[in-house]
Amino acid sequence: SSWGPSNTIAKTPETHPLTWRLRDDGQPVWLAEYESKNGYAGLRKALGELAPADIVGLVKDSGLKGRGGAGFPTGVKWGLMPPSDGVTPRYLLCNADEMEPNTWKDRLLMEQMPHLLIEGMIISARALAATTGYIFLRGEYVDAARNLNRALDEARAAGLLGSNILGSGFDFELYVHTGAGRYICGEETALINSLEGRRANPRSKPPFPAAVGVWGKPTCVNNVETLSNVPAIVANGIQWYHGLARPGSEDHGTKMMGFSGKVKNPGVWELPFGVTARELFEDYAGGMRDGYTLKAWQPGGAGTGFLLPEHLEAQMYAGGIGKVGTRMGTGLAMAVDNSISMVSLLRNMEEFFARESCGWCTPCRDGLPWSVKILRALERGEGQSGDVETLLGLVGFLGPGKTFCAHAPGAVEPLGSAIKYFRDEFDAGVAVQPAQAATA
Ligand code: L3W
Repeated sequence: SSWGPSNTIAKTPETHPLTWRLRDDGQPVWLAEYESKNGYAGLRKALGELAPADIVGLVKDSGLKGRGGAGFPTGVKWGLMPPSDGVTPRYLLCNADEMEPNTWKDRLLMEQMPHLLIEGMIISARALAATTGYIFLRGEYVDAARNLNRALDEARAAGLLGSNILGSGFDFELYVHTGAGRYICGEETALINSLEGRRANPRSKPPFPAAVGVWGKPTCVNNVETLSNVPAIVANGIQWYHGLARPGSEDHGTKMMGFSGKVKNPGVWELPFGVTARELFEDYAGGMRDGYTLKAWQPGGAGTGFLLPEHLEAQMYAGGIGKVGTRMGTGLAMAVDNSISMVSLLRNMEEFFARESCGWCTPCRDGLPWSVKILRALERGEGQSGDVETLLGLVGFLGPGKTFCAHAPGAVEPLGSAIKYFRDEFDAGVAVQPAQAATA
């Protein structure tokens, strides 16, 4: 039976800015139906009633934070774009290179609600005075590419995209650009290099893309889910948006959250901020399948730290999961059940991260394969004494601030937390040295 990603977003009873228009049959919502459900109302308001600075102000006041995994405040990022001189091209890029293991929220949003992202990008482009947009899409997402391109055709034909949008005088062109399936292309500056036709190595920051982005021009890069929040914020206003999260929540709005692994009901749901991981795990994912118990979980992708069942009480927030020091990441959690060896799991993950390293900086290029070599030996029970300490050393040497981009820090976060909570499993992979044979 299947225990992988579900292929539709499950509808939930609460009010949801991203998913309330979803069809029961899981088919895409095309233009006529989208417009019949208040679609492009946000764009009409943005073009008819609001100045670009008003839209930036709304997004700032909304408290919207980046939904790709880092949680950087969107309004702050937008505020870093230099003023437009009316001549220099400016770019809005949607980071749709979703390749985080266990994460499939952006794919479903794009497949089923392509106009929501497109509307979000047109409004955002208006706010940022961007002239051209690209949806940088993971190459394997062929259904999303097809649906987005069909929706772009519909939008162009309806005067919602192109020159003089809805008679407002605002011009914006938007294209789908498919990548070739490299995880590092989701790092925003590697994405920019890839879009330019270069090798997808991250660039050093600063300068941030707002100052020097695609072809050296001012560029804003936002995630699919982030941009998909913009239409509802503009159409319905701040007060409405702030009413979505649970009372007392430290983040505003909703988040696509999910659970995979051997849970009864793996899936992805749009949930208000303030829900606990336990609600997500038990009420939505149905808890573990019969015969399995929860051993550990990751809140949002392979690059986030492992937590224990006792941490399920924590609320899922962009700034972190409760007070336990783990980032929420993408918000699509994964259950590790009692049948899984942490050493084998980490060996598998680090093989992925080592393979996806761009190889530009030494700690990442050489450190990740080293961790794989050790983890493979521990998995075979052929580890040497000191191996676990070496792994912990790598966790330090590859951590935040030691490498060119966030790839290696993301790769060692699960490793460090797995050793912290399950050290005995790693120690057990160290071969017992045979007693030295006595020599005559
Ligand atoms: C201007 C500053 N801008 C930060 C901007 C920055 C970027 C955003 C976040 O990694 C994480 C990574 C993965 N002035 C700024 C500034 N910014 N300081 O804010 O930046 P940052 O550096 O915090 O993170 P990042 O490099 O964007 C993202 C983790 O997400 N992750 C992976 C997700 C993968 C997917 C996917 O496949 N779709 O989502 C999951 O946790 O490990 O740590 O725009 O420019 N002073």
